[in-house]
Amino acid sequence: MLLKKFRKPATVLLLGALTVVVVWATSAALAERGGRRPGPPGRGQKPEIEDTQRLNVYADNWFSLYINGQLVAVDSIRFMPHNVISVDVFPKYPMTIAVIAKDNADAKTAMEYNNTQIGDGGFILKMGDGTVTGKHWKALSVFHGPIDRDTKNPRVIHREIPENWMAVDFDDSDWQAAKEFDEKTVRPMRPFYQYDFEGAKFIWADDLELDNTVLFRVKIDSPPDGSTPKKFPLLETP
Ligand SMILES: [Ca+2]
Ligand SMILES: [Ca+2]
Repeated sequence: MLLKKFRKPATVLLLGALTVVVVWATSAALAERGGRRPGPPGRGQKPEIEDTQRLNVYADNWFSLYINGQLVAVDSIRFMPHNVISVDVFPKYPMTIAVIAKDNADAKTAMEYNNTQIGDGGFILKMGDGTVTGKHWKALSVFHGPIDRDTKNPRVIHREIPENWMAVDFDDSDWQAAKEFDEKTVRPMRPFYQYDFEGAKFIWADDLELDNTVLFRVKIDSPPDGSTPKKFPLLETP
């Protein structure tokens, strides 16, 4: 008895809901046909994963990396063990890469492992478009010490990190050229050998041991491997 009483209103409600859905769908379809709503972009108009480049980065001990002013990769391990960060990048040229790299060093003594020793740094990067680290990069040491390797009475130099140092239009003309270091001097750990770094050089500021925080910058005008990047007008801002 109770069921019967509710059956009719329920049917009416259901029919009402169905009518609303049909009317909505029909008007949406008509609006699309009338050109009011543009259709989805065709194949090739939007970038696919094949249009990205793989970026491999190894830092002793840590890095944070910006491309065209935007944060793209951060080392997930602050100190030990040494690792490789490998990410997909959708490159846009000219491409400015800016990196802050840190050797593990106490801010006051510039030493590590409870102030028992001086640690060394090292940074290397390779991108699938042929971009590699080398002495053509710019470098700025912002934390140096212990001065004169004096570990008994450690003194350090901290330099203020310039504002907007990672921005595309930042003027790095007074930065020094990055210095290259041999693989056997940096002695990278196992993960380094499990990724493609062929053709890339380890870089740092002048002193691999006493420069503890280093900023790097480079501007890549076009893919170094000579390839022509696909254009996506859909993504260009008019
Ligand atoms: Ca050091
Ligand atoms: Ca180190």
